[in-house]
Amino acid sequence: MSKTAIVFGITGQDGSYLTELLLEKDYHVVGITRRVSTGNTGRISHLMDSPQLTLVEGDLTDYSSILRTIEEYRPEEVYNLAAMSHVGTSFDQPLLSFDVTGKGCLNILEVIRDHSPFTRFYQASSSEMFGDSIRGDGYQGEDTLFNPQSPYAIAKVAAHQASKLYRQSYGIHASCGILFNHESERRGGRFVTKKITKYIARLNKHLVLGRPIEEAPILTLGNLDAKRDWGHAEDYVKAMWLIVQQDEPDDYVVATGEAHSVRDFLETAFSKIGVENYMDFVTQDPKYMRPSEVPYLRGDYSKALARLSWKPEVSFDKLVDRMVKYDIMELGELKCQDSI
Ligand code: NAP
Ligand code: G4F
Repeated sequence: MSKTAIVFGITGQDGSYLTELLLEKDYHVVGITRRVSTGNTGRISHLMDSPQLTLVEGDLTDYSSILRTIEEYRPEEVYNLAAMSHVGTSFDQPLLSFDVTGKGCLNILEVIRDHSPFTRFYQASSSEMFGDSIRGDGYQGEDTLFNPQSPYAIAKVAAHQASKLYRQSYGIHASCGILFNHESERRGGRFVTKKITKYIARLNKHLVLGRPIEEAPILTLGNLDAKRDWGHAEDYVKAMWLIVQQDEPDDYVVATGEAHSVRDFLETAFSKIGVENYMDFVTQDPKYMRPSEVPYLRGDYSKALARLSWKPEVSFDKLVDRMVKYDIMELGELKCQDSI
């Protein structure tokens, strides 16, 4: 008998990759989608014909729709990937961020506690929860202190601690993946990596068409010195599934163990179209700076390696390469330059 999994956040980057993985494993996947005035199912359009996929309209802030869906489908597993996931936006919309990203998780936990205690639960926790906290050896691990630096991170800490509390107090199989930044061809356009690779595609087109360099588009960014531990989302959803399959629920850091600055990302991405002097095309605007920044994230994934046999497969260079190539192809029928 195939298992049933409910995926909150199925229309997002991770939701789409996780659904591919679960369908490959013969799950019945029930995806929760928000009713919006324009389409939000682009990332899962290639999966829509699967008889194993059911989409149900709902919202993480609406307890009643969560209750009805869990009661109807009696899932073996629930993955909570839904969130207002943009850190910068959370400074402008802190209350919404808390309602969705923090309290939304509690809505699911309460339904599981009262109506479906056998259901296993996965919470999408975040390295943002560490804020500016770093271990002596330069990594963040499962035991590193949380010191959140944004409304988003505060909400994620609340959801993380609630998941832990429901595990310890009510015996619910609730686990958290503390995932460091992960990107992909499907990354949302307002995150810095995708913003850069989409720009590279525009610049590449400009150069391939032989237009004057002085008329090249400019890329406007915020803080270039922050360092992130960037992996590929396809690798990270495998860790999510493995976490839920463990006999005992627990929390795991999922990362690559490498830190790169936004400048490193820029340099690597520009090099893919043969441009060395990338700062000629980049400007900074305070509107993209955050009131409080997380300066450095680098995860120690040794627990995931030891207990789940999980390790990242896609290197930093390969990640950038895949994103740049995809965006160049997306932009038009133009061929990539030879250097790509
Ligand atoms: P994403 O692409 O922004 O996807 C977020 C998903 O949440 C979308 O499906 C979105 O639906 C849904 N959503 C937002 N508000 C909702 C609501 N009120 N009710 C129901 N669904 C709602 O994010 P992602 O990169 O896939 O990340 C997945 C999860 O992992 C998020 O919780 C994120 O905070 C967390 N995380 C991400 C990273 C990372 O680097 N990607 C790292 C650590 C943790 P719409 O499509 O309708 O907007
Ligand atoms: O791409 P970002 O917006 O990702 P951020 O803030 O690290 O958050 C992502 O990763 C978290 C895990 O650590 C997730 F929990 C969260 O949901 C999300 O997926 O920004 C990365 C860095 C930041 O330091 C930011 O200040 O890039 C810097 N940055 C510089 N210019 C910019 C820009 N970020 C954005 N979004 N846009 C810019 O123009």
